[in-house]
Formats: sequence, structure tokens, C-alpha cells
Amino acid sequence: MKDQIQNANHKNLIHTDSFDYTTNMLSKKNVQIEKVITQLIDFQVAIPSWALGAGGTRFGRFGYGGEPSTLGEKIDDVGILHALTGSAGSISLHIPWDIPSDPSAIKERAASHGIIFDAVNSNTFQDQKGQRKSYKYGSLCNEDAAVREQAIAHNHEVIKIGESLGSKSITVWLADGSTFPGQASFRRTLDHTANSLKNIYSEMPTDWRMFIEYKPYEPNFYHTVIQDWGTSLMLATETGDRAHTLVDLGHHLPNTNIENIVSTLIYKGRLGGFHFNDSKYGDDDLTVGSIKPYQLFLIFNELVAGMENNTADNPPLAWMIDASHNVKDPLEDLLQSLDAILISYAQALLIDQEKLKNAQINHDVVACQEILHEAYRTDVRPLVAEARKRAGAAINPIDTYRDLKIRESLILKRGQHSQATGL
Ligand SMILES: [Mn+2]
Repeated sequence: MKDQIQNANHKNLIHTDSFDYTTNMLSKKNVQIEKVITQLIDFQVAIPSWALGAGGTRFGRFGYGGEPSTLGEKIDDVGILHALTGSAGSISLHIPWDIPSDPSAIKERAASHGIIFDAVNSNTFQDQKGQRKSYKYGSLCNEDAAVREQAIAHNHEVIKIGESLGSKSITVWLADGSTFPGQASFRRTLDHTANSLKNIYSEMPTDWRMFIEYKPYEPNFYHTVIQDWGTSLMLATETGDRAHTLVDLGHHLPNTNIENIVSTLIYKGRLGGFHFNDSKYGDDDLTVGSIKPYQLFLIFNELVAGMENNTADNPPLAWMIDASHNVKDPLEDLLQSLDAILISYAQALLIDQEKLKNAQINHDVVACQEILHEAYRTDVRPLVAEARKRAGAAINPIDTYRDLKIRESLILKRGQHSQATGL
């Protein structure tokens, strides 16, 4: 596939011209092009094992031909994404949907694609076949100690599976909460959750981190135990030094200032992970950058500024795409998301942080805004394409994916009706 990608790159007659133009223009603005390109090459985003097939809504699911039906095939699909972009170098597994029957064989298969295992995700938001106790009324928060113990044991098990693959972190997302007023005690469910998280943490290997994800509503519609970043931060702080908050872009009420949240978490040294997607109304899980690209840029501005001046000792951030694909080819959708992430990152890298700081100190509101717009309105696509080219990946991943007829060959190999495990 590497050779086919190189052949496709040779046929691209526009890239060199547009890269030269961009380089000339940005050099005159004192941008360190080579540094930006190196940062773009180094940026890696994890692909979740559940995003490789068609997603669905509670109203229905429309399958996509050639979906991966085994963990090995899912890893092969991430391998395709990584070969085309050079920036999808890890996979994030969801347990129990993706329990490896032979961890070392799976590890080897991933290594053959240059892929490592990112955070493992536990699942106590649905019941599995043959499960002793039900999570219908919550898991780590449940009033019944036996349910909590089962959910804690599941998280310990997920960590063990992650260890066998070389993962170094676990992401805990809970659906726990209530759907009607009075149904549950806010304080007791929070207290149970805090204690359960401490229990999981206590058996975590010392080089592991725990990421605590929050969400304001859904599937419960009245209250969620870990509803917001403040609750997550509070729980992370009392759980331990290696517990962090995970921000999922879709897990906020409309108009929330997510860049402000990111900045506050970095200030406290507690930002651990990041789930990319986009939304119009709620947790829509749409393609990254498809609805609010300016918001994504403003978030990257805080991430770039915060991580360059990481005085509070935030860990290297775990980046992942957490989206669902209902009407597009899942692989094309992920290619679009990866592109949007790299574009926003590149734009943020162009911001003159020193100039912005001076304008802020001098209360020059117009200059502050102009500095951001200068970066946001720059066409950075040639820089992102150049980074991919130098990484041995495709200058234009979607065109190459289509030219190489990758979906067609997956359908030939796996059939029209194969179905990915997951939601
Ligand atoms: Mn998420």
C-alpha cells in the first residue's frame, strides 16, 4: 500500500506549487515552517475500535459494506487510516466489545501497521449476556454494593486486558444518573461513585492513568452523576495524582465555552484526554470540524499555549476521535476528522502567542481578535499535506482512498453485510 500511496502522490501536480506559495508567504511573517511541520508529523490521534463500522441511532442502523467484524480487521482498518494519513498511530479498545482472544497475536498485527494501543475503555452502561447484576439503575453509583463490586471488578479486568496490550490508561465514562426527580439521591450516588473510582485506581499499575469523562445528560435525562468538568475535576483530584479529566467535545450543553474549560483544566494540571467530534444540538458525534471549526481552532489555541507552558505538569494528552458514522463510509469520515484536527492544530500553531499576550496586557481588543483571525484565515492545508507527504502518507488521503478502491476491496474480502461489533 505504501508504494501505491507514493504513486498517487507523484500524480499530484498541485501540491508543490501550493506548498511553495504557503512557505514563501509564512516565512515573510516569521513563521518557523519546519518546526510547524515537525509538530504536525508528530501529532497522533487514536481511533476508537467502535468507530470503524456504521454507527446508528435509537431509530435504526444502516450498515456499510465491508465493515470489520473482528478485532483483527478493525486493527487493519486503522492501519489503512495510518498509512494514508501518518497520524492515526493508535487504537482505543472498548471492552467487552473488543476482548482480544490472543493478545500477543493482536499486538503483533497492530505493530505490523505501526499502531500502538491507547486508552482502554470500560463499559458499565449496558448489560452483557450472562451478567449477574444489572446496570439498569447505575453501576459505580448503584445503591446495591454487589452491583458496584461487579462494576469495579469489570474495570480491574479492563486494566488487565490493557496491560497485556501495552496500554497505559483507562477511560471511565459512566451513564450513571437518574431519569426522574426523586429517583436517586444526588449525594449518595456521588459518594458511591467517588469510592468506586478510588477502588479502581488503587489497583491500577503505577505507570497508568485514569481519565474520568463527564456528560450532562443522556442516557439519563434528569441527572447524571458526573455531569460536568467540575465534578470530574473534583473526583480526579480526590482519587489521586494520576487521575485526570477527559473532555469530550459533544458532552456539553449548547454554547458552553469549551476552550475556557480546557484552559482551566490545563491550569490545574488535570487535563488528561480529549475526544474529538462535532455537534449541532447535543452529543451528535458528527465529523470533527463539520459544524463549528472556529470553536475547534479556539480550543487548539488553548491546548497549544497551555502545553507549551505546562507549568502544572499535565500529562501528554491522549487524543481520540469519538464520532459515529451513520451516512458516510466510516473510513472516509475518519479521514475527514483527522484532516480537520490537523488543520485546526496547524492554524493554532501559527498564532503569535507573544504578540497576543502583549495585546491582551495592553487591552487592545481589536488586535487580539486580529491575531486570532490572521491564523484562522490562513489556508494551512499545504502544510498538513506536506507533513503527510514527509511521513510517507498521502498528500490527499480521501482522493487516494477512492483511487485505490479500498472500500471496494474490503467489500470483496469481507462481504456486503459484515457488521462491526459495538453500538
Ligand atoms: Mn467520549
